[in-house]
Amino acid sequence: MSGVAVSGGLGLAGLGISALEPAAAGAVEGGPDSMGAMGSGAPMTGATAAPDLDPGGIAKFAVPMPLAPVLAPYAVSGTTSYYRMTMKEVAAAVLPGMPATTVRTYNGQFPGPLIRARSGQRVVVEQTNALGQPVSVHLHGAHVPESSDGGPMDLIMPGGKKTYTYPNQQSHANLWFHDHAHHQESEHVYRGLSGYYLLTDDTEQQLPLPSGQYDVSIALREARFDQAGQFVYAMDDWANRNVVLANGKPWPYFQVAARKYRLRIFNQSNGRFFDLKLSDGSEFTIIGGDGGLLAAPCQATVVRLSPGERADIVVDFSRYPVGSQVVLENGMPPGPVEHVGKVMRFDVTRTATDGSSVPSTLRTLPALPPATVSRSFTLSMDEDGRPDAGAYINGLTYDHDRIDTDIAYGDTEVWTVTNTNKLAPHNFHIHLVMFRVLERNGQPVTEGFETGLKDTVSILAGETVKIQATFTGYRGTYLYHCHLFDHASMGMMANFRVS
Ligand SMILES: [Cu+2]
Repeated sequence: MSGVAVSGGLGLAGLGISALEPAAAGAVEGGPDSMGAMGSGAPMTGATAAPDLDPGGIAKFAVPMPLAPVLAPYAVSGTTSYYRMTMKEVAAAVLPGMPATTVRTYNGQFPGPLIRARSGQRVVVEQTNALGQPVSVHLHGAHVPESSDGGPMDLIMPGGKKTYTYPNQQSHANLWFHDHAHHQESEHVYRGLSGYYLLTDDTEQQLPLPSGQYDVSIALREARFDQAGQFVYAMDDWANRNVVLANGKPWPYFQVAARKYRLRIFNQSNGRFFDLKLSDGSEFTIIGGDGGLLAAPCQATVVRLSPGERADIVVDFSRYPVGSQVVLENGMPPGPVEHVGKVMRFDVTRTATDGSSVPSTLRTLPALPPATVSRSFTLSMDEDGRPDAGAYINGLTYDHDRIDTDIAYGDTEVWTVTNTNKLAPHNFHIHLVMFRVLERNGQPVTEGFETGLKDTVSILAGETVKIQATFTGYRGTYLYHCHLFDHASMGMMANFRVS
C-alpha cells in the first residue's frame, strides 16, 4: 500500500491495527488488543493520583479554534529578522468551563507563536529559558548548521539564553519548532513546547492558491487531563491520551466561508497518528507535505499524518450550502472512536468570492541524483509490557557520544528503514536534510502525498520504507530518530556525522 490511501479503505488490515471501535460505556479504551500498541503493552496510569477527566465530559465543537499567533520580529536589518522568545510556564484556558491548564510555552502561547520566514533571508531567534528545566529548541525540517540544530545535549539551562540562526537556504516549507532536550523532549512538547514556522519563497508566492484569511495553519495533538483540568503526563501513555486539540483547543469549531481554503495541518502529537478525512467522505486536494508543495496536486479522501508530519491541503467548502457543518475526522486508532475519531468541525457560515485556484503544476522537485551508499536500519521497542521498556535503532539506544553513521559530505544515500515491531507504529525523521520516499513495502511510491520532499515518514508495525537523501550544505553531527516523542525519549534515536 502507499502511505496514503488515495481513496477507499484505510488499508490497515494485516498491519496489526484494527479499525476504530466504540469504547465500552465510560471505559478508557486501552490494552494491547484494542489497537496497535503505541508502545510497550499495558497503559501506564500511575503518573498521578488524581483521576482522569472523562473525555466525554468535554463538549465537542463548543469553542472556536484560534488562529496561530504570529510573532513579529523585534528588529530587521538587511535581510535578517530578529526575534526573541521566552520559554515559560503559564496558565492557559484550554478546557471550556474548567480551571486553566498549566502549560510550558514559547512566549506564553499554547501552542507557540508562528514565525513567517522567506527563503534566503536569515532568521535569528534569541531563546530565553524561564522554565525550571534544561531545554533545546529544534526547528523541525530546517537545513541549519549543527550549532543551531537544537541537539539533545546542546542545552539551555534554566535562566540561560541561546541564539539560534536559521539561514533559510532551502525552498518553502511548513516547518515547526519544538523542544529536543534528551529524555525530556517528550514531556516538554506534551506540556506545550511547540510552535509554527512558515517558510515561503517566490515559487510558492506566485501560485494563485488560497491566501490571507483563507490560508489557515492547524496544529493537531493528543492530550490527557485530570479532573482538575491539568495535563497528565506519563511516558509512552498511548492508550490514555484521548482528547484531541487543534490549535490548543479541544475539538474546536472553525467558521468558514463557502469557498476554497488552504489548510496547513501539523501533527504535533507525541504519539498519535491521524488518518484525516471529511465526515461526508468527500475529496480534498493534497498540495504539499513536510517539505513544501508537491510537483502536482492530488485528490484524496484521507491523508495519514504521523507525529511530526505536515499535510498541506485545499478544501473547497463551496460544495456545502451555508449553514452546513462538516467534521474533520480521524480514522486511526487507538482510543474510543466517539472521541479520537473526531478532530474539529468546519461550520460554513457565509459566502465569499474566490479568485483562488490550484494549478495542475505546483513546482519542479529537485532531480534525484544516483545514490552511492546504501544502509539499513531497524526500529524496535520492547512491547512485552515490561516497566522499563527500551526503544532502539539497530538494536541500540541513543548514546550522545556514539557516532552511529558516518557520511561523506555531498553523498547521496539510500536508507532502508524497517519497523520490526509487531504492534507499535513508528516513524523516521532525519535532521538537516529533506529526503524522498522511494518505496514503501517494496512498492515504488509514485503518486500522492509522499512524493514530495519529506523529513518524516510513517512506518507502521512490519512496514519498510526506502528513502533517499543528499547530505550537503553543512558538516557536523545531527540526529535521526523516531518522531513519536515518547519513543525518542526512550532511546530510539541515533547520531550521524557529515564530514
Ligand atoms: Cu517509534
